[in-house]
Order: sequence, then structure tokens, then C-alpha cells
Amino acid sequence: MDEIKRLISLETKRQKETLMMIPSENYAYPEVRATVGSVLMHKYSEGYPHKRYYQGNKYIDEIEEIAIESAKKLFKTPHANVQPYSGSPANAAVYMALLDPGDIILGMSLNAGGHLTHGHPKITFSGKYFNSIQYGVDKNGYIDFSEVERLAKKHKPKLIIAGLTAYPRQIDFEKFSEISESVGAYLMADISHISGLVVAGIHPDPSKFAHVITTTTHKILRGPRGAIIMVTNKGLEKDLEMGKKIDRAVFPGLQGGPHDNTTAGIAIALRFAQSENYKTYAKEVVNNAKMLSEELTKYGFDLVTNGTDNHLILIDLRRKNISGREFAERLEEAGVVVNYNAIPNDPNPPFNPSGIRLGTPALAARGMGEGEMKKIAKWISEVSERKDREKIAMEVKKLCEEFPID
Ligand code: DSN
Repeated sequence: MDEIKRLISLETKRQKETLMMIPSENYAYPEVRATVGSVLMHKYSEGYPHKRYYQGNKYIDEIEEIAIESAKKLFKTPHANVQPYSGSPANAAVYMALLDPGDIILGMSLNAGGHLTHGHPKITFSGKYFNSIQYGVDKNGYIDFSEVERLAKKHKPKLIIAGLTAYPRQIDFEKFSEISESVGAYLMADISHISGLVVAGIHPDPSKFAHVITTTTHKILRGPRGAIIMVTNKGLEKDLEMGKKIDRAVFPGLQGGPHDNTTAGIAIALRFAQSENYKTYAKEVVNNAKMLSEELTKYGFDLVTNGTDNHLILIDLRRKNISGREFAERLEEAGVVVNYNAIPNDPNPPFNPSGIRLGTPALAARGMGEGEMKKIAKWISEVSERKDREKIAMEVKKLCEEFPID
């Protein structure tokens, strides 16, 4: 007990004194953290509001209904399920609801910026139980729609996936929709990384184009670790039963009792996301990423697609003669926490790829702006020049103290 307490206190200090720049990470709101640690975690409530398999769910029903209604309002969809434990189970539930084992799916490959659950071959459920075809990006790093179209026409997938974990540009959901319509495929938009930008109106909205939308809730949304699946009007037009199928796939198909403490945290984060303050925050996330990418370019870094439209930046380190892994480790010593990442068509293996991925959601959550991005770019450059990392870590700590986080 004391040992765990001690480690939590050290982790708290680490998070306060270093720059959280992994683009999928963020600081949850203090209200969300308090809710996740509340008595709600004591409850079992298998089923859905007013259709539970356990007694004592009067208040849990209300909480889940608030979360569902907020999700529907925010993402402009007629159906939402807030129970998936996280992003991968959410995507698994969509596949379970809409596909049969062996069906063809078409998703973006991992090293082009997709996700493991988008059909990564052999080692994932999505690549093992489905016949997965993968599209990539063109030589400039942009989604190659001519390839998406060609593969769709050739393989006639039942599901096309539009989503990202390391793609620094906007996703053209309309174009994906045209292609999926032309072959009669379902279109799933996995907006886990960008849902905060979508609700703030600064990224194209998939609700008119996709049949189903998935998102995690702990990234730019600053909620608890969890996920939501939404069925759009277009989805219900294609299959009136789609919402029911999704619900059945989540429970009892894949999961048991929902994490009611998480559901309540999601409800809180979605309420915050409806505010004007949240829009300002999301804009700052993107402004910071743009400023950081301009500064990094000035310092001679090669960025995939030469910049960013969203919250993340992917640096191609090949000309810097340092591997992604080594650079990420050195940056960590300097208090700049990023992750090593494959770049499109990476010649090196996933454990030692040629890139690093960095993002600005947590920096903007601390209130940092363009001036701070200039400092951070300079530190990243200094680390690449093998300057004194301990000294940089002290400067980072000082900056973090100027922008405290609860
Ligand atoms: N693991 C998340 C990320 O880092 O992008 C996606 O699931």
C-alpha cells in the first residue's frame, strides 16, 4: 500500500515536471478523476438503462442516460453506446455487430498512420478473424485515395475504416463515403484521436458520411479511459437495426458489466466539451501543433507531410542519423516525453522505427501557447545536437512550474 502510494506520488511529480507530448495522452479534468474514483465503481449494472440484470441501478440508469444524450447531441447522431471499455473493444464491437468472421475489411496500415484494430495483419483480432486489406499514403504522406478506391473496387470490402493514430492531416470523410457507397460497404470513422477537434468544429465532421463512429474519451476530450460508439442517421438508413446490433455486440457480445464510474466521467467530459471554453482549448491544440511544426522545420527536422492540420506531428529522423527509439529516450531524459513511431513505408522495424510522434493536447491543457512551442522546438533541436539533457530538463521543469496542472 505504502509502496503504491509512493509510486503514485512519484508519477504525479513526473507528470507535473515534464512535457506530456504523446498525442494520445492528456490530463483528465480533476472532476473526471474524482468521479472515476467514486463509489460508482462498486456497482454492477449489466444491461442498459431500465433493462438491467441487477437491482439497485436507479441512479446509474440516469447517469448512463445523461452520457448517452450528451454523446448524441455533441456528435449529432441518433444512437450512442457509452459502455465500451476503450477504443479497441469499441472497434471490436462494431466488427462483431456488422461483420462475420472472414469478411473483407479495408483500413489504413499501421505504419501509414492507422491503428492495430484497423486490420493490422496476423497479430490482431482485426487481421486474424477478418480478411484484411490495407491502404497506405502517397509519397507525400497523404492518404492515397486512388489506392483506397482501387482496393475497394477490387476487393469489395464489407467495411471501410477511416481513422488515424499517426496521420497529421485532416481526414476527408466525404471522399471515403463516396468510395464506400460505390462498393456498398459500411464506413466506420474512428475519430479517437480527433473527436475533440470534430466537436469544436475544427476538423471535418463524419456524422453525415460514416455509418458508424467510434471514439475514445480520454484524448483531446480529456475524459476517463473509455469509448463511445455512435450510429449515424446514415447508418440507420442502411440498417434500421444497426443501433441494436451495436448494443448487443457490446453487451453481452464482448463485455460484462459497464464501468459506471467511467460512464459518469464520460458524461462530465462531454458536458465540458459543449462549452465555448472547450472550443478555445481545441483551437489552441491545433495552433500549438502548427507553430511547433513550423519551428521544428526551421531547426531542420523533416516532418511527414511537411506539417500538420491537427494535434500531432510525425518527425522522420532518417536525415538526422538517429533512430526514433534513441531520440525518444534522450528526449525523455530532457523532460520531453514523446513516443517512437513508424513513418510511412518505414524501412526499420516497429521496435526501432525511424520516427517520433508528438502532440500538443496536454500542453494546451496546461495553458501553453505559441511562445512555449518555440521554446520546446529549441529544446528538441538541442537534444538532437546532443546538448546537456540535464540542463534542458531543468529548463523544462521551470516552464512546467509556470503552467501548473492539477
Ligand atoms: N494507443 C493509442 C495511441 O497512442 O495512438 C491509440 O490507441
